[in-house]
Amino acid sequence: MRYQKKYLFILSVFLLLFSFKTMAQKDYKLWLQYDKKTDAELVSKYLSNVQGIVSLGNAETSKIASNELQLGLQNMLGKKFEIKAKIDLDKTVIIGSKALLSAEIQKEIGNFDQINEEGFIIKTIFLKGKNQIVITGKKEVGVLYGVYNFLRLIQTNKNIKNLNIVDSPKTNIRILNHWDNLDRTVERGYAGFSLWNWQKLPDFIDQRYIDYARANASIGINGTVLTNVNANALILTSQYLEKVEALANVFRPYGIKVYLTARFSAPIEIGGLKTADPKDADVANWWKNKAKEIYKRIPDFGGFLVKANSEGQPGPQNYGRDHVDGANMLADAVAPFGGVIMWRAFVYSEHDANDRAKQAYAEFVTYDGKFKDNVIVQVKNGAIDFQPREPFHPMFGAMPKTPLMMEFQITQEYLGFSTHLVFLPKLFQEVLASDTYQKGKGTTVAKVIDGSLTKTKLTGIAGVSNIGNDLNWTGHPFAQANWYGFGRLAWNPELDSEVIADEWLRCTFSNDENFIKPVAAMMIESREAVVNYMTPLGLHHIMDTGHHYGPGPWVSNLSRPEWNPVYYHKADKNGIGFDRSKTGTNATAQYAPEVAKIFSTLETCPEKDLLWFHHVSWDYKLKNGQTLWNGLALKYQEGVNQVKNMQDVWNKSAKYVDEDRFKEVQMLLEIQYKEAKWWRDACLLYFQQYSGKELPAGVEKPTQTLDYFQSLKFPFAPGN
Ligand code: BDP
Repeated sequence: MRYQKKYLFILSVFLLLFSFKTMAQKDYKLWLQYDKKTDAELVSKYLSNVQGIVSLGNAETSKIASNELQLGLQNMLGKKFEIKAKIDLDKTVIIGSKALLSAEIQKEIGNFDQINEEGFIIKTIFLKGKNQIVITGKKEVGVLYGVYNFLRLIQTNKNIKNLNIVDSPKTNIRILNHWDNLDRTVERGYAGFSLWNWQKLPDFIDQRYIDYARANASIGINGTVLTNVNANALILTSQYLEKVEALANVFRPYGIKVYLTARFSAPIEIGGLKTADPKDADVANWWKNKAKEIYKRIPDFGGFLVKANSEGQPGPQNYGRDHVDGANMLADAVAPFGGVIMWRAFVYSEHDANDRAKQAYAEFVTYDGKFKDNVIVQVKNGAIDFQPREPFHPMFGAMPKTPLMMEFQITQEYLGFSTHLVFLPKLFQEVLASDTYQKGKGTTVAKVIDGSLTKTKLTGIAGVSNIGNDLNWTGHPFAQANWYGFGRLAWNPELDSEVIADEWLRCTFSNDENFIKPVAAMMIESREAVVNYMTPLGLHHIMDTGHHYGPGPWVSNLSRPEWNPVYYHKADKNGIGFDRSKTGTNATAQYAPEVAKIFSTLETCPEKDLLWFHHVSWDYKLKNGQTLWNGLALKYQEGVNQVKNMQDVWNKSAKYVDEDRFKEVQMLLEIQYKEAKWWRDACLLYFQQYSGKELPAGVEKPTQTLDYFQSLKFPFAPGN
């Protein structure tokens, strides 16, 4: 009996560990599942094109590429593939950069000028009477990108016969911004602690660093800022730089450069200087020496990301200097080594009574053309702060002589943390496709940042990372799609989010059309759902303050006006919304006249942005004939209904998905549904005090009082 019990115990521990492991593996593997194909016909079709692998290079990057190809093909096609150095078979996949290809193959490939330094070509060629697939690029990293692209074709059941794919990234800097602190907490991070284990570095190399680099390379991300924009100068001490170097060594063969945030006051804090004035010769020298020290360790160090004179961070203005002085001083320090300064434009001042939405533009646009060549100004997608929906930032389109890079937030600070399923590429695409009219119709934000408009050489897209040390990296299994989609859009800002959703689902879960169709539609709709249940019709920044978890439209007691939600919605007896038209703050005038015209009148302003730009009476008639109050209430309800619908879709997907991920998403959607109702009820009860009107038919009655919602406190909400 005792023995039996003991065996049962051992067995259950084993089973537990086993199930834990399989779940961890599925979740952990992201979009690189390489599931074995079960359709025999499809497998034989693939095998009729791919029989072997030939890898021409032996650099570290080449090895990574050939191992990946081998792993992917073996797992998906269920056959052993050896990696050979010589072409002796028909139907091999030959991988190698241009310099390694024979003259004969090069001729077959054609013009390498079709691609840039990081681009790739995948082509089926006929060589000595045999069919071969060549994956090549000008550099090995291009080959690596080509390999991931080729594997994705098979992952997504695409044809690989007669291939001729020519592709290059449209931006140079495709970068994650980690808001990771040195104590491993992550500002606005909802997926655990920071991946970077500073205490164990440089000697202990966590496998996760390698897997992180691999995942990023697979979607073309080529840079990572390791540290928080609210920076700690210690990262620039030699004690930490040694650790940074260890990470850079891991990332390098995957084509990923390391960048750091530079705390502007570092010369004082760790340099022993009395000032950090950018015009002070000792200060400039200190940075020059610091750059030298860094580049000695990390010859391909990317450069610095700087948040200066914003939300209490030090900056040049502390010394009566401006952003140009600060950025250019740092630019001089890294220029000899090819480094870049990414200078953030996220500024608003407590001493500026002006509409917060206008401040970054007001401060920066006058600097157009004044920054050094290796400075790129990093601008958030919208003028306030990563809201569920914001009109595009007016700085895009207003600084033709300055390289501007996009900053998206992948982590869901204002979009339900990692408990809400929100497919962000839909949001990103909406911004990128917005027309700035900088040079007439069709000059979209995408064209501003990919440099095609201004011919700037320095281009980029940054994404504030949603990655932490959770088993599944991102907290929510579907938040992996936001990391994935960010990378894909950084590579090509004109990619369609529907294509991204389709690719990601196939690579992550299943190719079954019965699964893909409804679930892709659910992902696409999820963005509008969150807008509807949080901030419909152009409302914004009405989250509870500090942590930004849940609704807090009533908050009005914080010291700075623009920290209070009441500043943004301005609800009163007459109506609701922020008047940014001519009769208000005239923020619309920061856009090109064509755009300003659309936003500034009630008749032409898209209803999705209505309350962003206008203060509108509760009885205002919406296009569908509803009053504003009824329309607003119905939007909140629609958001809740959309989440219910997402649950229904997911509940029908059980048979296509492993049990663990199915259950995880199911539980998370249940939380999302609860919280969507919380948002609806809290906001409508609060606004109802001003509208004085009943809820229209079709909107569910709140089950709690406004007092109850206002009494909720979340002292330990994550990421704060
Ligand atoms: C805000 C975040 C804050 C960041 C800041 C920034 O709440 O944590 O430090 O943006 O981007 O959205 O600098």
